[in-house]
Amino acid sequence: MERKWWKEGVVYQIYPRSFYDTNGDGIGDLRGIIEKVPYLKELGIDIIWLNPIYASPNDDNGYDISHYQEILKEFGTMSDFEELLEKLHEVGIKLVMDLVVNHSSDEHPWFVESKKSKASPYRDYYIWRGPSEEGKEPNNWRSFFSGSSWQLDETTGDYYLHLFSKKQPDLNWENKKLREEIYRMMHWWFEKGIDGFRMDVINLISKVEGLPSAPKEEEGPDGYAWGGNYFVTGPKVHDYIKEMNREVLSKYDVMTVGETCDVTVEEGILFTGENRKELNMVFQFEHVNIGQGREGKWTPIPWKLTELKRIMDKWQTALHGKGWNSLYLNNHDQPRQVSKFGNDTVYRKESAKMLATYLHTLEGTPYIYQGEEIGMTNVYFEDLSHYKDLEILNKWEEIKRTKSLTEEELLSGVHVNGRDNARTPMQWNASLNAGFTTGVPWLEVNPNYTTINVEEASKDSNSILNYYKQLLALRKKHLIMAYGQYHLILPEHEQIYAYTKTLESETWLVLLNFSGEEALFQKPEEIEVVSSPQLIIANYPVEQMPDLNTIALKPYEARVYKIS
Ligand code: TEU
Ligand code: CA
Repeated sequence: MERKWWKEGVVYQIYPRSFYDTNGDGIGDLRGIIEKVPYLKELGIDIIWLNPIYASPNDDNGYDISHYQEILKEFGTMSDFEELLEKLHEVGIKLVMDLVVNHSSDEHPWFVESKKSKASPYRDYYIWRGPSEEGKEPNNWRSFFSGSSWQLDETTGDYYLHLFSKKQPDLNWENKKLREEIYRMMHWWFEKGIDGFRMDVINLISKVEGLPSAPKEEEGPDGYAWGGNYFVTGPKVHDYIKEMNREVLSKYDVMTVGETCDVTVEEGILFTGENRKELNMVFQFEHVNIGQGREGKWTPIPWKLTELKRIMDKWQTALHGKGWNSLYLNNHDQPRQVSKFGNDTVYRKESAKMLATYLHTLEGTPYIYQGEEIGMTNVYFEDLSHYKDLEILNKWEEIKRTKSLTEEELLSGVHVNGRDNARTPMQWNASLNAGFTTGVPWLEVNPNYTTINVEEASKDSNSILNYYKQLLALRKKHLIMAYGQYHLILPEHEQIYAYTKTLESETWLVLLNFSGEEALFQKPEEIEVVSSPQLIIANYPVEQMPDLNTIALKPYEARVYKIS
């Protein structure tokens, strides 16, 4: 087992817009992060992943970049960035930035030039096609953000491809000159001293030749179809990433994590294999996509624990010794994990701690999304007009046309899975706007900030925050947390998720009750326990050493024992 800093470290994801505002404009900024470095250090995290901070018109909150080497003015200046990087490095925290190169903003100079004429030297930095025979979009692919993936440009009569919003034109990775521009930009950031990149939808950069339509029978009520078979982990994606590794990544001691939607575990091994010279790890989506109904995330359905076990067991087992797992249950695109996978009412504290125990005892690198460490929950705005995320707003426009969902149905889907659930401002204290801003927050603060906030959690020795600090301290002492081999037990149990972790001669037993009812753990014969097992951590007070043969686990109870 090759030890690496990015395997043993814990990553804390900061969504700058919602983290901490220091100049009262209601928008989080870099100086706000600088002020919170002591908080991050005390939490015990090792690496920060910063969502995009580059110049952008903010159509998709910074995932539409108009200049890759300038800082978004609302976030601050390049010298603020350099100060942040220095302050983080001073306290031993590394900084990983967000690389968004499947697409740029339509306000990027490259695109402004590209759309001027078919003869522009920048024309094939992007993906342009003439109208179809019927004089419509070149194919029937649906954008991730509703509607067509193509936008007509009047100047030249051609359409350009945008898998996301129309202000996010896809870059043409077939073009070597474009790839070289990207690699030059990456070198520029590495030479400034950053420690890695999270790579946005990096497995979408290679599209199938000819950009064929999906079968007509797959078109939905909106008249479009999922085109993923023609661009998810496409034909040349590994060639491009290997080239990126050769040209850039291999020259620095840096960490990379690819955001690879719909990636399979077999591809996960190809992307993260130690000797593949591609990426260190990927974000897979199978586990966060459970519980999706007829219109995906917008129509949530109940999910079963055995489904989550099957998925995570597959990834833990397949990548052991062959690659490396990222470990997350929420981020800026996902609902809050305590709401989706735990219980955000009666058992919020217990279930938040249980989920943290889960993520920090699997094999891989855990990611903490800002606010997760204090058990921040989904926000249940009473109507759709309170939401800002263009994925939600575009879907709302779509159902007004197609009537495929009522507004009430969409609202209840957004309550469960909408991205703004994760984007409400960080809750620092119980003062106005949770201490996030003295101005008007860009997105309303979750009203439960009066009881759920950092200040309250810091004073409570039994808080979720202090439990995270214990977990992170344990990780620094016990390599088994990161490297121990995972072995699932009781696979069919619908309440208890139990597994062992083994590293050399040491074995831990992890018991998690994923339900709101008591659950009886009965130790399988094959699990051998030394005469005096040691309790490592628990989220309830635990009576003195019971025999481990039978344990009645309380709702959302978590226990970790050293059993050999
Ligand atoms: O997300 C990619 C992506 O697939 C998301 O659209 C996500 O899967 C979906 O919203 C869940 O329903 C990345 C970024 O993380 C996201 O914030 C950007 O909006 C998107 O790419 C485009 O850059
Ligand atoms: Ca601000």
